[in-house]
Amino acid sequence: MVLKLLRYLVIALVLTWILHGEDKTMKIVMLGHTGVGKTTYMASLYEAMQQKVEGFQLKTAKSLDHSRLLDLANMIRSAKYPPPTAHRDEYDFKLRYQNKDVLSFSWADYRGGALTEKTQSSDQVNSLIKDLKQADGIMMFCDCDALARGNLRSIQLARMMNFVNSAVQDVEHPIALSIILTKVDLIARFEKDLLSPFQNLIDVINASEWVLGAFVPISCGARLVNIPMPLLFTLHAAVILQAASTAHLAEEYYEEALLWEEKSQGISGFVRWLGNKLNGNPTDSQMAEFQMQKAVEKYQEFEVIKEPAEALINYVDKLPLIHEDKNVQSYVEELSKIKFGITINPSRPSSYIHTTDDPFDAF
Ligand SMILES: Nc1nc2c(ncn2[C@@H]2O[C@H](COP(=O)(O)OP(=O)(O)OP(=O)(O)O)[C@@H](O)[C@H]2O)c(=O)[nH]1
Ligand SMILES: [Mg+2]
Repeated sequence: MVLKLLRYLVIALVLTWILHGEDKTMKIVMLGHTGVGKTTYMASLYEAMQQKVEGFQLKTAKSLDHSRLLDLANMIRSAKYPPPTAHRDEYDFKLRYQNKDVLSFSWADYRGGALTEKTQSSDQVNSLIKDLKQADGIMMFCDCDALARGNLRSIQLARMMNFVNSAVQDVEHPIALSIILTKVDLIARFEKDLLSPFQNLIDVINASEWVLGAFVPISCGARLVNIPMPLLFTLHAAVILQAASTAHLAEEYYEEALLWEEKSQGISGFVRWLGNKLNGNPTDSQMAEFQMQKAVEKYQEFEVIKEPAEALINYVDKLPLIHEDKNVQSYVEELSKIKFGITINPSRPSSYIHTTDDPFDAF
């Protein structure tokens, strides 16, 4: 985990150089078979995160999407489930922390049908493959109940994992991959058999230097369980990356400001000042001031993102993160512990937690 995080920091420097301050929108792709609970999840999460969850909130970029998701969430609460997603829907969101925007991201909701399409030439399949290759985060949805009852045709699961495997195998940028086990309210317990179909994917994640994976059990049934976890896990890599690259940019602007200041000194500085004045160019001191201003702006941005980055590291640490030292039994044990909800900072007085063992009862 720590090594992978360090790698993020290194890549952040490279990205900084490439992007140089450009505002990059992160891309999340959500996939899973028809009826697994993707749309239900997105709507339930959106509604839950209108309130602060450990300081984090979610907003849509478009007000039309806001009302659409809240209407869906309303329907779900009155047991009217959403119709199957008819096509690929994409929403633009902003993650906020303590009332400040920290990250923009787009989130594509694929209709489950795209995974079972026979022809590789289907537009849906092609755009899914393209989206997966460019994704910064992948949310893979698996129906726990169907898995436990052996109902999920293994060929379907294998096909979905093939898509994910080939997408993450050769990536050279950080990707957070959440394996979301939906409808945990319908299963009595986690067993080894339930997780064995994921062994191949676990191996791929462990072999990759860039992919961070975790199992996330959720329920959008009568009681919401662990609802913010899949999204926050998926976004954490990007937030850490952004914090690191903002800090690096601030430092770079500061160094440049010092260089301009140095150039402005002495006799050669005076000669340069004269030349610039005659040519109508900004003077070295003005350049220094300009770079210093940019450094201060970046530093202020860093101040905004630093705290959520730290909060997210704490948060995702509670999940069964995929690691080469763990075996299927370890994941079963970890999943069993959080089946009814993850407890976060129960002692913190400002926390929204009302019960001792399940913070998400608040929703
Ligand atoms: N018990 C239970 N049922 C759930 C849960 N989440 C979703 N469901 C059920 O699963 C059904 C399908 O949910 P959707 O969200 O439409 O599934 P989807 O993955 O978006 O399906 P497509 O759009 O066809 O790809 C819903 O009608 C709900 O009955 C859950 O956490 N618990
Ligand atoms: Mg859907």
